[in-house]
Amino acid sequence: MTNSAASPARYYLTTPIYYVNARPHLGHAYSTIVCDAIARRKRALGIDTWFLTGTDEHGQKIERSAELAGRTPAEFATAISAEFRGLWDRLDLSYDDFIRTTEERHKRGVQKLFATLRDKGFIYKGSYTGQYCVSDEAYVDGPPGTVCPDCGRVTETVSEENYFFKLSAFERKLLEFYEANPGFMGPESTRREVISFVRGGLKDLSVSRTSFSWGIPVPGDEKHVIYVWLDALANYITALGYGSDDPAEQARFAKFWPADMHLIGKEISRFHCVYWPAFLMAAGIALPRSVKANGWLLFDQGKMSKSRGNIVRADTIQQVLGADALRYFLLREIPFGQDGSFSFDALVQRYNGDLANGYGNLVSRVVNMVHKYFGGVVPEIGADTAAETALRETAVRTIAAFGPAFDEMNFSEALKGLWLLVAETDGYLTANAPWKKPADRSDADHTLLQARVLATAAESIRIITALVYPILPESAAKVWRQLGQGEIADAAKKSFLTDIAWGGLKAGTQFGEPAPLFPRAEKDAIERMQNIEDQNSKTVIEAAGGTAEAAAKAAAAQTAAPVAAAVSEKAAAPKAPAATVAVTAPTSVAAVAPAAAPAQGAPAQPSAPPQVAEEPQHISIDDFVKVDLRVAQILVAERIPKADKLLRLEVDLGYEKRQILAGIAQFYEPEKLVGRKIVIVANLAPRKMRGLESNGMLLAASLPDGAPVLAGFLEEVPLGARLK
Ligand code: ME8
Repeated sequence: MTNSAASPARYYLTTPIYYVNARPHLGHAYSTIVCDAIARRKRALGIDTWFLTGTDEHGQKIERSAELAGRTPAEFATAISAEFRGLWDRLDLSYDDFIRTTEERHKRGVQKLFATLRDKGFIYKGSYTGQYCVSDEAYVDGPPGTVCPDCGRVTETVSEENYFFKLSAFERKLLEFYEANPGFMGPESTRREVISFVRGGLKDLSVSRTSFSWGIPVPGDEKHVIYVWLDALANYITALGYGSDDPAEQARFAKFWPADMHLIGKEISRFHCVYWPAFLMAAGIALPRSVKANGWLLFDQGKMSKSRGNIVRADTIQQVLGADALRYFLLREIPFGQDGSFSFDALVQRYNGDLANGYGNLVSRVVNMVHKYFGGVVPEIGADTAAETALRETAVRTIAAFGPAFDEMNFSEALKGLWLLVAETDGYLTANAPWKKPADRSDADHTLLQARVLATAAESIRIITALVYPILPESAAKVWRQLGQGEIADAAKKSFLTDIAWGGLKAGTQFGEPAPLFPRAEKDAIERMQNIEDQNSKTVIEAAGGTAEAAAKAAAAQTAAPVAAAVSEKAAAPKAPAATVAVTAPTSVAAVAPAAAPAQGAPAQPSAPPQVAEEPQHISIDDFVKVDLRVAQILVAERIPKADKLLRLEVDLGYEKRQILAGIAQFYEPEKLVGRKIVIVANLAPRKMRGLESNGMLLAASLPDGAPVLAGFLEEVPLGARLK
């Protein structure tokens, strides 16, 4: 079975539908913004586009969150779903439909899908006793007490009569499908992971539950509710009209299905690349053309998530720097598919460097000079000199490179290339200095130069603005007006990106009024954003009644909007007491973090408060399992020039190789380390030092004089084995 060739005339893309157990944070915004940028570009290319997003509202996790908040699941889901939708509207995200899985149209479609699978003989009744992770709504192999391999929480034992889906029948078919459609899953790491999961063998999947009721009933056997992932995945077809009797909806389904792309976070690739295609194959429905996984946005050393409490909200950034600043940062800073760290420092640096001082300043210089020297009317450009030819050639190359890079989801590369044109235009302007008339140049010659230079620079800005429109829609709209081009949204409706070419800015065009684009962020911008976030965490504590327990309960319930207007998830991790004393045991197992200071320009890592030492600090097993300790082997060890404490290591984890920088250069000869098996903290957020990225940390005992002794094993251990 292959998925049919992409049709250029229409494009259907989807975000994951988000759980309504807590308010949206930057991680959710990231996936939705990526889809929005793609949807805007497709539409501006004249492609009939359908962009779907929504909320995932059923299941045990939502039922429990609602209960803790003292609300019915329906009330709770409605309130949080409105939070998501409200945020997407404030960010002006151009979704065409927002589906809620509690809607009737969805319920009807899910029941039809379930009935179809059962009628075709792919669903049978059995009983399941095993482990279930409520947080991920996923079945997990292993004995009671097993830890969920995805989120690290301890699973619960469920023993129920269930309906099962014959997933095992699809092992070979899926592998054949992946082989025939190499572009189906991306990035490569996701593809490899999914294929190895399927090769490992597929067991039949329980697709109903009886121990709670917050879900869509199994048609004809209402004590069962349909497994929340079967329910959720079906949103991609029910939102289009699958299961509807309405001819208009049926026509929409026929037009837009199969989806061109499901954009997801990498942690849910198994559901999208294994279960979903298997359900569709079984039901005889065409398969989506691609599933693309974004990496994780990390904050404070870990994946930004509501359960960790390390979140930042998109509203905060929008209020201080604007939505375009956030969009630019996310797409420019993080190569799509990789994990990327968020920090306010890095955000402000990008904003000031690329937007305020870069593009914004360029536009303001040129628009103001056209007003000053030509009354706001674009002058005749005159004959090119070598400088104009060079700039034009760069622009032509940029146009040719931007589209393919963007369409391959290399947003960061596309923007990097575009900003070279920003810089070259800026340099061209400075080199030709139309504001300065040398004494030996006649007035007439000077006016000719001003006309040539300003019309050329303005044309370059027009090209830059058109290309960047899907990423900076609000700012591009402002610039478009200033360039006298009217409303960019109208231009997009007329497919203006299909024929964007040098020479479109006509002499005689009346410019609009200059208007500020990206006012420089002053020193207090970071503080202001942090204050807004802190204010939000305080509100949780107040809303919860002022006590730590109440705050923790509110945070655990992640009640956000339904309970109080301004509650955030940040209080999930109550802060450590303020007065603390640090004590280091004479000999302890320590993680060997790189000793060098972060490289210049690298985001500062917030320093952890000193730990309380009077009483032993107990952590739960849940906390411990968050640390992913793995066996690795050192393949390469070498000194780093001018860094006398650091060694650069390449280590093999069996399932991947990575680079780690370790502050052990004064204690270990690099040559002696090669081949040695060590223990690493594998899920530490990447850090950049001396221009190199470190992905993990070695474990070592710390001797009284501070010398590290690397942890190792007496018996043979396979690479990648987890320590637990
Ligand atoms: O998984 N970095 O919902 P969810 C990057 N309801 N992306 C992130 C992120 C982060 N730190 N945190 C969240 C579910 N996301 C299911 C999906 S689909 C049929 C059902 C984004 O609320 C990313 O896209 O946990 C991730 O997959 C999604 O939000 C998970 O949202």
